[in-house]
Amino acid sequence: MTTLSKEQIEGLAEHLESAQLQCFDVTKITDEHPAMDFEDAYAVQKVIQQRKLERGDQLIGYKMGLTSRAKMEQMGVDSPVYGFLMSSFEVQESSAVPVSRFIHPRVEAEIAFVLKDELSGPGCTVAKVLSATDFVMPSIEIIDSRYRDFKFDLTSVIADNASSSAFVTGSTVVPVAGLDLGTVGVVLEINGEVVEVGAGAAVLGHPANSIAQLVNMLAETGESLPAGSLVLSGAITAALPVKAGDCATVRAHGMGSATVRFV
Ligand code: 0L1
Ligand code: MG
Repeated sequence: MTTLSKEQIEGLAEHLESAQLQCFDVTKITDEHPAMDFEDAYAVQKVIQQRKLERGDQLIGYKMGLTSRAKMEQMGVDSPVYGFLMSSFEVQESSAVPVSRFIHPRVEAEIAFVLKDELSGPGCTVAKVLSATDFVMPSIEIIDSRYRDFKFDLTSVIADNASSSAFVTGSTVVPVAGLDLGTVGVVLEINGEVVEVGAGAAVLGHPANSIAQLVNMLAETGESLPAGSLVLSGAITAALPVKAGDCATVRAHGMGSATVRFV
């Protein structure tokens, strides 16, 4: 049940999207709206998405966030969150992205899924996700909370599109058949130095489980994942801050790599 009026939801969406577009930080919105709930927060997120669609941007998929046990425990929650991805968030592999586009960017190593079939819930499973997947790619998510010093609660971060900002995918597309995405090893390098290592199972036991949970969460509002959707399944490593001059690379065993430079 939402607690905020339509006007309040639209006002908060404008507030958070302005912070994103003009690169300024804000305090968490629950300071002013302590009673707001997850439904209000996803309603704010949806209005941000609609504002972007109205300006001609395209919805290309979703991202899952807070998908590791460690991050969920840190936030005191037992379920992940999702955000949407627009085509304007995509950064070409091996290209340079200006840090002036962000407030305080951090990079995470992830596995991206691209679907060949629609997925709808409830009742979506790992097997259904794997059979609907066209291919997977290593990816780098660049998160950029609009909240000062990344200080927020779960409700505030959902409204802020789960800190979505930009992402890069590798240029090699790999079919899932023959890959064990739970045990696949992933390395995050910054400036050629290995700074984080992990395995796919860091993401809710298996990255495809994260996609299944997304589909089941979307079903609660009558939405599904159309064929062609791109989904970032969640961080395999910790999120690390980056600055101008840094180069981040994610390598995933048998899947190639994704690289981005910050200028
Ligand atoms: O992609 C993520 O796991 C981040 C979700 C939002 C929380 C954060 O900004 O750290
Ligand atoms: Mg992420």
